[in-house]
Amino acid sequence: MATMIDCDSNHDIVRFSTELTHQSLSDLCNGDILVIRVPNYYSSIACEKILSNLDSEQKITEKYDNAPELDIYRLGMAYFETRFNKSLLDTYFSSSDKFHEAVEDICYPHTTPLEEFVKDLDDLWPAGATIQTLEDKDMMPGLVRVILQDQLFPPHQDMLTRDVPDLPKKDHPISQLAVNIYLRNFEEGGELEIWDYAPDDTEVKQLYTGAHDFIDRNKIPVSSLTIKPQAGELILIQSSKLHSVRPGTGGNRVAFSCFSAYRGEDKPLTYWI
Ligand SMILES: O=C(O)CCC(=O)C(=O)O
Ligand SMILES: [Fe+2]
Repeated sequence: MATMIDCDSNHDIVRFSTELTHQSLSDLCNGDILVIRVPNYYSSIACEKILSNLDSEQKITEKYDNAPELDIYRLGMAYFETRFNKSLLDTYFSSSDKFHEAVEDICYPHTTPLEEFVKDLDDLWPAGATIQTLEDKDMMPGLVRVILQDQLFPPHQDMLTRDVPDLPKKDHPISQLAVNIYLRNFEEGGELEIWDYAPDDTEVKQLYTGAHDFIDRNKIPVSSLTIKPQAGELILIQSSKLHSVRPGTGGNRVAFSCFSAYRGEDKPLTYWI
């Protein structure tokens, strides 16, 4: 059963920081901590500006191609949408420019949250940060995700090795991070829920609900931690650990999101969605 744990009692596994650092990234990648939280990472003035542009251009976000039954919209596209529909691969690999333009438009005159994040990664990681490629093609750099009220985003894992089953062994991440920079959360709810548990390919088969790669929370053998992301906050978790977004009311929940792969201290971090 999920248990609500006060974050203050979890300072060992939830690392609060005023800025992203090499040490906290290393600790997260190595599994020594579960979460990095950087409140006020992105300016609240810029958050408001982007939100008002998004609100006035609601049509620029669309539902996930493979999950139209969920009240979750995105600007951009995630690779996993192509998993069972290979005809979307061309669209996926040719949408980066359009995505960049749309994001720059809604963020103008501010630097986009993803750009700030990638610059930070590149500056603080000794081998830098670079876009993830697949068969020499750049992947999409990230997306903007909008969750409408009352919509649960059920427990799941995000793993490049599952989305790309034939990924060469040398390209397997040692760990994969989910990165979110939040622009707005619901008044009530909208917590990010995380379990310190990453079922492997065999274990996970017993946990699936049957819808997408979602997991039955009643079958998860450990308790969860919930944290409520705030506007402007950057949060990183290991995306192979089970995680979910609790439903909420009062507004909608908007975040810029991408993944990052760690392949060792001497290798560049890569990012994509
Ligand atoms: O919106 C969130 O808090 C997390 C969403 C998620 O599942 C992810 O970024 O992988
Ligand atoms: Fe996720």
